[in-house]
Amino acid sequence: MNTASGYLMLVVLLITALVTFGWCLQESAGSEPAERSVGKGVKIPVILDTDICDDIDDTWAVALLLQSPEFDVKLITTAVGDTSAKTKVLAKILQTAGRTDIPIGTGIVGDLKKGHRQDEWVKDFDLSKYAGKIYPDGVQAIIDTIMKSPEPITLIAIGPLPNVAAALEREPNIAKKARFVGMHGSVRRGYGGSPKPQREYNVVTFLKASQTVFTADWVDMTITPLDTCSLVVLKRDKYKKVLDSNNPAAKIVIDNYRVWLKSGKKMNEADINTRSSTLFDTVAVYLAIKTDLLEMENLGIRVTNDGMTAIDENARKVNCATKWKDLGAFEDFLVERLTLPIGSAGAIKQE
Ligand SMILES: [Ca+2]
Repeated sequence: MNTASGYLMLVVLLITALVTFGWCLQESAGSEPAERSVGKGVKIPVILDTDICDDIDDTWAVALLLQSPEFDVKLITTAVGDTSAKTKVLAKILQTAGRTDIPIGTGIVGDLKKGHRQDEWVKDFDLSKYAGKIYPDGVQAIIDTIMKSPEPITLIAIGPLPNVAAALEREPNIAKKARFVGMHGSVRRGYGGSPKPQREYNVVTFLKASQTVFTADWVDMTITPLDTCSLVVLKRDKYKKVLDSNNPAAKIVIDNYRVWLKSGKKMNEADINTRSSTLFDTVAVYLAIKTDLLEMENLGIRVTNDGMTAIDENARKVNCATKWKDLGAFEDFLVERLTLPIGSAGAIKQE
């Protein structure tokens, strides 16, 4: 080897080393912690608190949760109204999905007269024969799951917050050991993209609980307000893929959507063939994995006494998904997850 070619080789080696080093730096700086941990095979430990059986989007969100290989689901708790009746629906979902390994916690009992709209789906389901664990005190189950975890738990809340507020009041230390991700509030836009913020159902129906949760000392706090979550509706071909899928997750969703449409007043039953309702809660489940498809703003958010979520620079900082970067890509993500072939990574097992 002459001096010139030796020098050339040295330069090539040096460039290769620099490029590799730079790439490594970029990898470690650019990845979200959750995504990085998934890459190592470590899952994100999560609790879901859901007011399932009121609006139907919670059922879609539960299906998305079960279909997402990024999660290690530690607990699902039922919130608002007849929480025991809701536990029955959740138990049938987990049994159908082959996921009775996930414990259920029954949340604080509310108004029992209200009933719910997915009763028909569980009319032949015998809860006494259910194989999974059911904690009668869901609030304590939330506390115990967070306090016993060696790493921070991600608490995804997709309904009003009586359970989470009660858990904070009973054991304030849970906040320092948990990340909060919620479908809550309205920052600059209201329902369906309307041009002014509005009182959002999950915040305003249990206002004091919302104020407790929005001032707690969480590791961090992320929300999808109406600005983004109220724009998600599957239509035409995207909806048809879920409707026609044989995947248990898709069937759970569609079977429940059918009984939900039938049992509601002023519902258009023909929607079952063409479109979903607004799928608010699915966005919170996505945000517990990653934020790529949304514009995130770190804003001080104060829950006002009249139930608004106002921007206030002196209030607790919250990561708010205020705009979509690519709503179509999120819809595709949702459809893909719910129709994943049985047996593929993360797909729920067949009964
Ligand atoms: Ca909900």
